Amino acid sequence: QEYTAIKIRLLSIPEKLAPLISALDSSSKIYLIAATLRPETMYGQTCCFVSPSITYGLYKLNDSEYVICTERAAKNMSYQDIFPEIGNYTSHASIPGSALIGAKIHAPFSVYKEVYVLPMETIKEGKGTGVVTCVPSDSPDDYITTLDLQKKPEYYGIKAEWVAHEPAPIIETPTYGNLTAVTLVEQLKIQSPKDAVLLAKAKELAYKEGYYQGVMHIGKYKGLKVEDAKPKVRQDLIDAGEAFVYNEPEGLVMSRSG
Ligand code: ZZB
Repeated sequence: QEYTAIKIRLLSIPEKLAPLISALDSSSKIYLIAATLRPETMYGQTCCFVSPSITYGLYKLNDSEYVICTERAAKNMSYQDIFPEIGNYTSHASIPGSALIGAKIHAPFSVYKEVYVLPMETIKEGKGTGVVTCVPSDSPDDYITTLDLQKKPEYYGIKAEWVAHEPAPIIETPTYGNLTAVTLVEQLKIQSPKDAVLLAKAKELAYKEGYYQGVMHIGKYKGLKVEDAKPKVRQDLIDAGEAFVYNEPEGLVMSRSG
């Protein structure tokens, strides 16, 4: 699986995080790395999700930058010429997802200039980087998780203002309008982030409609088909230094045995 790894910079350091990273030079930039298959939707990021039950690592990207992701993803990155030294994925800190919640962050290309790190309990540790950037306009999982967080902020230990951004229209589609995920969650009557079967169905429908029928509604490629805009937005993110290519090797192993 070839992902686009989005560099989401921490603009504030939550209280619980500070002591864990005290060894770093204070001028270092720290990024959460979110793996996405939909770089063309980055305009619609409203927050970034981490799992409260995953422990992340902190890895050196270069002399001034560090990244946060799962150890598994860091190991893969270390063999993809992303880190300074091949095969070296020494972690500089052990960071429980819960210590990241509430950090103010910069989500590249988003229409929202200030967004926050929030919890998502359904993140899988063995996929991507364990960090998921939230695009509620086009990802049903992100939309239903956002609704859930908005319903019970106290339960999740978050401030309501961290989860206040509305889904922004990014892609126009003939079947679901310009808020594909919102329409699908309503049509399929999805009630909770735990409705896994319905969410998988919604995700598949959203992927297909977005990719084959979608037209960009915003940004430099407004009016272009998603199919054509996707690689261009991706390249723009990479050229801006806000993303890099990250490959997940598991698929290779499976296709070799199959
Ligand atoms: C932004 C985005 C915008 C995403 C969208 C999807 C959509 P897949 O298809 O199953 O391979 N993701 C990445 N890592 C994880 C994880 N560890 N646990 C749970 N979810 C994860 O899934 C790839 C997508 O799932 C990624 O692309 C990421 O969310 C999320 F409009 O990034 B995506 C219809 C989907 N739309």
